[in-house]
Amino acid sequence: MTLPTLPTLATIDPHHLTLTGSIRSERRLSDLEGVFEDEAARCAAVERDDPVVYRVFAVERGADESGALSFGLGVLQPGRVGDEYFMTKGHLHTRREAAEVYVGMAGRGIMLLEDHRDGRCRAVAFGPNDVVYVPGHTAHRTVNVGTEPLAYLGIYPSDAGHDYAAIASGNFRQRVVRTDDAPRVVERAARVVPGGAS
Ligand code: S6P
Ligand code: ZN
Repeated sequence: MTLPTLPTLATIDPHHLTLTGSIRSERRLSDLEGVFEDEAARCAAVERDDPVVYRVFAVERGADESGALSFGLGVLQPGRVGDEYFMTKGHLHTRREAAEVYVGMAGRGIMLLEDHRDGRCRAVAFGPNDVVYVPGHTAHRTVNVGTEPLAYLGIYPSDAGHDYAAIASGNFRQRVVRTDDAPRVVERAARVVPGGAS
């Protein structure tokens, strides 16, 4: 039997927004092509200083460890591209039925949830001490609608897997824009396919 190599206890530093024992990854604006509606504004910001949009501090067990859970602290910076707030790339789980629980730690966010089977969309506002249940078969994306970093812990089955390709080809139907200083959830305009149906 293989002994677990990961510690039983991990601790979130609420001031620095880090997680002990985790592996850090980050996405800059240059990693987020096709995510924001205003591609010209994204490219201009990439040219300027290509900011880090979010970091994930992950503690992941092997996908082959039956029944295991993994978790990650997501830290999404405040900011905008055009009228859209900074957001994560968004994904479906490769094992579609895998659900996830998010626990808000800091900041103000909106989670966009979209069931890939029937297209049903929900936008859930969340913040510190809120728990969001992301059911299986549901694409999820986090949006920072505040002025401070948005931090949350996501807990998911270790064999869930992350599928970004499905989102990259169609994007989420809803997006969150700033109107009159407040976040508003709007439907994405229908895409016009050259020479084809919209
Ligand atoms: C993992 C969980 C989060 C995201 C994080 C970054 O299942 O949902 O830790 O990885 O919010 O988002 P994304 O879409 O780049 O993985
Ligand atoms: Zn997930």
